[in-house]
Amino acid sequence: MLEALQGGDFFSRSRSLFKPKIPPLLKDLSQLESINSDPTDCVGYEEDIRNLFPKTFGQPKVYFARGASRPIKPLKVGVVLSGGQAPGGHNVIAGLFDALRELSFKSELMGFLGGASGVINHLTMKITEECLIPYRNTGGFDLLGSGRAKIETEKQLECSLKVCNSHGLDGLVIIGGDDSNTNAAVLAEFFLNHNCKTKVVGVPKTIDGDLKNEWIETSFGFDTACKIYSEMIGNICRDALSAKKYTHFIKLMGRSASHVALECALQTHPNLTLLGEEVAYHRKSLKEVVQEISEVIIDRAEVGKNYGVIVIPEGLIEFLPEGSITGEMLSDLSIEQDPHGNLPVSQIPTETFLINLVKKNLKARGFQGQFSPVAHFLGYEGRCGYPSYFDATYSYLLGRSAALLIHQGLTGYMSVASHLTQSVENWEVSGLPITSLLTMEERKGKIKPVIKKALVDLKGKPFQFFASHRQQWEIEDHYRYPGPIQFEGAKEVVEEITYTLRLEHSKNKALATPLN
Ligand code: FBP
Repeated sequence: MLEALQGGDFFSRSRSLFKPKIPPLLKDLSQLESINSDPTDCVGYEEDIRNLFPKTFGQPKVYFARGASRPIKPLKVGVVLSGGQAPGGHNVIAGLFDALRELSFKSELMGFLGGASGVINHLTMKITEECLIPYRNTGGFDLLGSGRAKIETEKQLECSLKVCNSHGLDGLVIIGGDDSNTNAAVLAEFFLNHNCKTKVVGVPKTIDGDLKNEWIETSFGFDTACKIYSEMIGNICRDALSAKKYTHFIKLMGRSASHVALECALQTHPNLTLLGEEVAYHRKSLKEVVQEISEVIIDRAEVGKNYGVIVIPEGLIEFLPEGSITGEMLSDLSIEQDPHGNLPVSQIPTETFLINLVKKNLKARGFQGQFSPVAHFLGYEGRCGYPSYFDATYSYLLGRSAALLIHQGLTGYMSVASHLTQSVENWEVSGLPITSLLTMEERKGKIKPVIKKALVDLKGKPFQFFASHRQQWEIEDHYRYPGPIQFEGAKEVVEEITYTLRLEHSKNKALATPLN
């Protein structure tokens, strides 16, 4: 077994050997049984969702409790990594693999290659202990690869059914974001309609942090990605403060919602952070956004500061009023929506576009000071980092509970965990019916069932905290330098969670207050 680690360096070997903590209840899986709570509803368009999902609509949320030990038959399960990479994906697979083996050492796990298209086109690999070793606690999705295909057409659904039947799969685990989990719900319903025994279970993944609600506290990957970006932003802040000559425009990944930008702002205190949701709320035009940035530059120049750091969420352009960007911005970019109807905002150079407009605006205002902008895009470098303690543990647990849901014969469920601001011993896992998260929305010109993306709540604690401090951060250089993710050392540093999670869920006042 150790041979599989020989190629890696000391750090990656030590990461592979890290054993995520498991809450006491989940240590012995053989004696766990699911307990039903109340039946669920959906987020909107109840009649439509009920009609589209007659077999899975209204299922109860389930918890696990210790019950009597009973014989367990080996399970055969398939797993898919879907959509954008997020740190922790390999650990979901490790958690799933370990749990299946603990339930029965004859259980088998197979991976579908390249995302959902691997299910449609029958591209598989057998996952063994040996092949998993170098991937435990690592970032990336490279064990299986990922993709953005959607199992949508009748033909694709039929192919998936055929593939799962041909392997006699007891379960299919789809590790993905809102769109992939919607796809899991569609597949679960389709399989039930065709008397297929494969149970479909989703796992909440995305660095964007927009797959959350009252039951899902956060998606895995958000914690690590924000920490990586914050380390880099902190370094840029310190460079700005040292050289005192550049204004850094940093575009941050995170698609539509601005959770990543908000979290990084709480961690690093840039001079200005734009949030798409706020721009939309105040119906700000592009011109007003450009003016806002210019004013911060002018105000800082007046106190002798010809430098600064400005954070821009990549989704900003989706929130600007229609007409604000077309022509000027998208003219020479051939931008197409992905199969789920999302605009590839990571491909749009919003940061350089804003720099050019700010330059023009400053000139028009007769600005005499120095303005030397530097453009950055922090995106792909945050999606495959080694998962933080939080993400490594959380994703492992989600994989473990996905195995339990399949073992209990549940389909159309998402594996979720709660009490995440507390120590791991107190974390609880449960199964959430995916239909309870659905509503109808227009995608690519058609009304479709979707999981509603969670946008930044302007009444929520993370935004409120940011709003009450940002003025101070604008002129004073109140930067924070979080530094790199720590994997060993003081517990409070290693196990630190995002401010967003703390502010939204912690009942402990001290924890719920971001540091200076
Ligand atoms: P998911 O929603 O699939 O998790 O992906 C999120 C994301 O990382 C966005 O933040 C980003 O805009 C997008 O993926 C980039 O997509 P791609 O990897 O196709 O360039």
